[in-house]
Amino acid sequence: MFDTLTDSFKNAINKIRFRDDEKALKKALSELRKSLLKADVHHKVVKELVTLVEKDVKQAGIGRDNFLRAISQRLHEILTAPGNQGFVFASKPPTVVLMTGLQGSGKTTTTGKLAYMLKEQKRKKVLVAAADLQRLAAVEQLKQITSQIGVDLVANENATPYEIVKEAIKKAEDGLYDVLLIDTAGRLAIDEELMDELAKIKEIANPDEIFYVADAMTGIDAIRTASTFKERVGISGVVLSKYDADSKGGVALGIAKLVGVPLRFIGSGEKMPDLEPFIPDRIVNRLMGAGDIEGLMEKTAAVIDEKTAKKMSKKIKKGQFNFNDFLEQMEQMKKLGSMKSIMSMIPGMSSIAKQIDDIDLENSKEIKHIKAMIQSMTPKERENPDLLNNSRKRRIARGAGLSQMEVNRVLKQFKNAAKLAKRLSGKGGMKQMQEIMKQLKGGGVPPGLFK
Ligand SMILES: Nc1nc2c(ncn2[C@@H]2O[C@H](COP(=O)(O)OP(=O)(O)OP(=O)(O)O)[C@@H](O)[C@H]2O)c(=O)[nH]1
Ligand SMILES: [Mg+2]
Repeated sequence: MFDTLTDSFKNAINKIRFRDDEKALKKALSELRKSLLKADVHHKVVKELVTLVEKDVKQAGIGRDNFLRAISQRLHEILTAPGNQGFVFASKPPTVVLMTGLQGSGKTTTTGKLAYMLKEQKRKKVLVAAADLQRLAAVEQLKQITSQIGVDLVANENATPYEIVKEAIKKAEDGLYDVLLIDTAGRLAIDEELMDELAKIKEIANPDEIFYVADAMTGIDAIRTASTFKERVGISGVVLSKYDADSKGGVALGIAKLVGVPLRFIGSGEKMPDLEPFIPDRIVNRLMGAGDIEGLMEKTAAVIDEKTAKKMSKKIKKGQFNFNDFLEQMEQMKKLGSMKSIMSMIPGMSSIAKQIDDIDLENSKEIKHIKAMIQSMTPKERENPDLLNNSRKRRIARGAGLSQMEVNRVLKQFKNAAKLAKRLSGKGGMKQMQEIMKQLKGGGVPPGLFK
């Protein structure tokens, strides 16, 4: 997700050796400046970062470790603005969040993603209010999203936004909801009438947070519009949507510093799990190519419960992993979001993550074939893949609309995967991973990562 930015830092750091002279530092800093500007980082932020890093390194002594440390520390400062990080719950529920922004910026999608994250990862009771009564299909869109993720909605096409908000607040309080998310209509800061409407909604809702959803593809403009909204209604956080569509990504580094409000979340795709909290500590690690173990743990712990995981690993060790387990695992994986973003959270994997094509767990041809095959199996066959002799395979091929060769190929892949999983789950398989995690727990970036 942060490929371009990570490369910028990596290239600069690689210009410096263990010990070095001023000439090398100059080269490294100029490389850093050039590549950050190219990645669309605001020039003021680039200037500040480069100046401070230069000062720090000269003071501490020119060398690779000091250079790395200076970048991480200063970057951390630049990414931190006064205010909350991630999602913060009010001391007294419901936590009320008002979603604002320009037309088409991603407010409604982000509302759904936040609701999904709070429900699935934090196990919270979430209510959504459809207070966009400007765009015709807005209420219908939110109905679809909330029913897809199983979250309650307050909506009424014939009411005013104020009535909706009042009703939602009452329902959230009476129904003991943990969080109320209010989706509003898109508007321009120069549209006096609609901005007044927003101010009035704010007065009625008395929200704990006002999020401004900015489209990452608008680049530096996102910073300007966020600042205008901050002046007009006051915002407590920015969400950068469509970050996946912005190959440069530099705008994320400028928001905290230039808007003066923390960047809270990043939208990384169109699907509901595609939302990542923007926590400076973790982001700095990711930007330095060191992954985000904490974030990864949070994601997986929420989706994969410990009991099932243990049961599954026992089965894998015994070589009993069957087709039902496979389907169950696939369903769980889908909740984790895109494979690319998961990969980029694993230390040392970010450069590999960008080389692979993302795997679409719902639509890939391969997975559709496997699913069709499993659906053509009897319950006994699903439990015990060894039962599949030639006549059974022929029947399954017919049922799934595949050739027998294709069925054989998939079965072989499945067997190999089960074997590999068994081997990895044995002694030594995870050792290397644990070593890396130990280093990371010690804090900071393991210097070896950039060799
Ligand atoms: N690729 C990608 N697309 C996104 C993301 N967030 C939103 N979108 C898409 O952007 C389009 C607009 O999103 P909406 O959530 O409807 O935007 P909105 O701000 O509610 O729009 P209005 O209510 O009309 O003002 C939709 O097609 C979304 O699927 C994201 O993080 N990545
Ligand atoms: Mg909308």
